[in-house]
Amino acid sequence: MNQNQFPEDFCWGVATASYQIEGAIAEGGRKPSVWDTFSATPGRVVNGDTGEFACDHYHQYENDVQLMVKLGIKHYRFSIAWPRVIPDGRGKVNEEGIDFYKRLVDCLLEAGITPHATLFHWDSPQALEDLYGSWQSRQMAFDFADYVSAVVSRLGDRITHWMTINEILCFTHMGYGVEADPPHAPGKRVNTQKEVWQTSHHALLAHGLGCQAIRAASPTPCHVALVDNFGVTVPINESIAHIAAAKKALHTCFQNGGIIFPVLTGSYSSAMLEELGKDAPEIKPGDLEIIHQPLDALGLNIYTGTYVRAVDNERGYELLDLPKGYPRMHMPWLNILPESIYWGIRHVSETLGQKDLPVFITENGCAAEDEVNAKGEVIDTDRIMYLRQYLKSASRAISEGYPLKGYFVWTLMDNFEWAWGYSRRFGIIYTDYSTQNRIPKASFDWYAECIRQRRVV
Ligand code: PNW
Repeated sequence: MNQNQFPEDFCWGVATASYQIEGAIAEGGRKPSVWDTFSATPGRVVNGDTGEFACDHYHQYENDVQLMVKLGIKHYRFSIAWPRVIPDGRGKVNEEGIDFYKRLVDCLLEAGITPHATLFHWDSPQALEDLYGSWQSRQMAFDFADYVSAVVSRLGDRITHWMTINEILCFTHMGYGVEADPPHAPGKRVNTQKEVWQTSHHALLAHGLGCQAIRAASPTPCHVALVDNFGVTVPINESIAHIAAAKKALHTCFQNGGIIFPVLTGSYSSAMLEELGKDAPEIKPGDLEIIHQPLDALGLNIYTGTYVRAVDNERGYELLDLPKGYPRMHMPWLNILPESIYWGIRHVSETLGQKDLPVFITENGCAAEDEVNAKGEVIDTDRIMYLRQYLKSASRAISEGYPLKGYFVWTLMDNFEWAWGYSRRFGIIYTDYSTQNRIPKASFDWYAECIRQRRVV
């Protein structure tokens, strides 16, 4: 295949998440999520922003699907809001909530777009936070599985691509962790690291039970994946020694050993357990078998990575701090490391031993300081620069034979960027929050052209 060319069956897409775009937080029987409570608490979200209106996607979904058609994507990743479907978190199903997703999915299917649904993208029902501290309790995993059954049995005739949970490390460690800055909902600082790891262990269990629930409830053969924000280690250069160092570092870097390892290999990495020591979570007999479910694909959210080099110390590697002035996009953590996509995919195949597991880049994108010019346009050449480099890196993985099947840009339109509220714009469409007008940015046209030519343009 020519350089930067993509195969015919490559899945081009964009991604969003329910709380970040839907708004309509008290409509159709929905009850609060932890993000409603958190964002309504002064001082938690920049400018006191909340998801109350967000992009009003709940009402404007038809228009948004038309924009996807213009873009030329054939795949759309979105998430389903648990508190819309089961407002109290457990018990009665709210059919009106289901109906919204039926309308959305039917609209997508009519437009020739395959829906990829994430069952949990951080909007836990507040009721379960009040009842038992949500992810602090093992019960959360079982209630999640019941919610999954309720969704899949009702929508499984229309949706065949399911993702259980988005970025386990993020919402647990930033929601309960003592070091999170800024924190995420519910913004609870638990007392020990062990308790933080217990929340992510419960989320892993929820993933495993969720996989089983999807397969049991789906009326048709379906496709099940996890979405991980795997910490990618990138060799400082591709010498044999530095590559070996990057592989070794993967076991603990960004705490991969406590999230992606148990999912794919059936055990926390020994390096991670050693590092955690007394902070390791309590793992009940049978948990790891549940967590280690067969997957049809792995979703990777890749924005950045960590450079590694081989050194002569006990571990044989060193994670490198970036020099002052290293280029980054409009987030404190968004360092530009385009090779992280290539290495993320290669590590799944080689380092984690999942040679044939299909990989989807379920999120890649960046925030930029977008401005509407006098002609009413947004010319985000910085975002194009970022995306172009990462997409080239993705195509390198394909050209070397790694099983990358699809790529989803984060995100369709500017939206509620969690603790940063509306102050950070990640969209390839500009959202004017006062009018809800959508303005496709220059990056939208760039991406449309890549899709048309199946090539990085
Ligand atoms: C992801 N980090 O979160 C989420 O899946 C999206 O909902 C979010 O809008 C997007 O990335 C942009 O932030 C991340 O600190 C949060 O490295 C934090 C990090 C990475 C991804």
